[in-house]
Amino acid sequence: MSFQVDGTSFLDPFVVDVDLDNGAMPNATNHLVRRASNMRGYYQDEKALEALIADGDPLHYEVFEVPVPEEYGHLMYCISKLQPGRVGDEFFMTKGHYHTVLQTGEIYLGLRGEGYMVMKTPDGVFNSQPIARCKMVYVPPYWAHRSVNVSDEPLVSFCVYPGDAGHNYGDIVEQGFPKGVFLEDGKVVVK
Ligand code: S6P
Ligand code: ZN
Repeated sequence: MSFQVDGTSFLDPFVVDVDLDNGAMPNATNHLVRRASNMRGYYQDEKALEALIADGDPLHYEVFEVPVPEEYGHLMYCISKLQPGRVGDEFFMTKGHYHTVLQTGEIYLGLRGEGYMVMKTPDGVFNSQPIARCKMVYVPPYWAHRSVNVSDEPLVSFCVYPGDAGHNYGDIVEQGFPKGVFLEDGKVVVK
């Protein structure tokens, strides 16, 4: 059967395997891989990032998806796996984005590792919430979001968000976030 009502496609139900321990979807058809070299311009210490790139360009994070139509009514979901590490004193993080449809939110359920979801509004209000196993972060509409790993194991989370949300990376490339997450005197500091 194939039809749409108001632009929302009919789909048959399906099931997806999720590897909670390793942080993967074994049958993912979208597997996004970001290495250190994909993160130029995001960290405060550019020299430290270049040193990391020269030293094997390590894996930074992966996103696994079995995509659904990017349409109103559908729910996109993913497993995100962010490696542990630092660029200088700044903990590994994802690029971060607004949703193109700004008035769409997102849920992140922590599965493994510990870190923060750092968030900002278009007018520069900042917020950060801890993410860890048994914690679910609600990212409301309008908030740009980026995850940061402060643990020594991968930060694995499950996310779900409206299918038509889209991703706006450009505004974060231009604006950055008001605060980052750093190791300072042996402590994790959001500053
Ligand atoms: C999508 C959702 C995640 C991120 C993923 C990678 O709305 O927030 O799938 O895309 O965690 O982060 P980023 O910042 O590179 O998109
Ligand atoms: Zn998002």
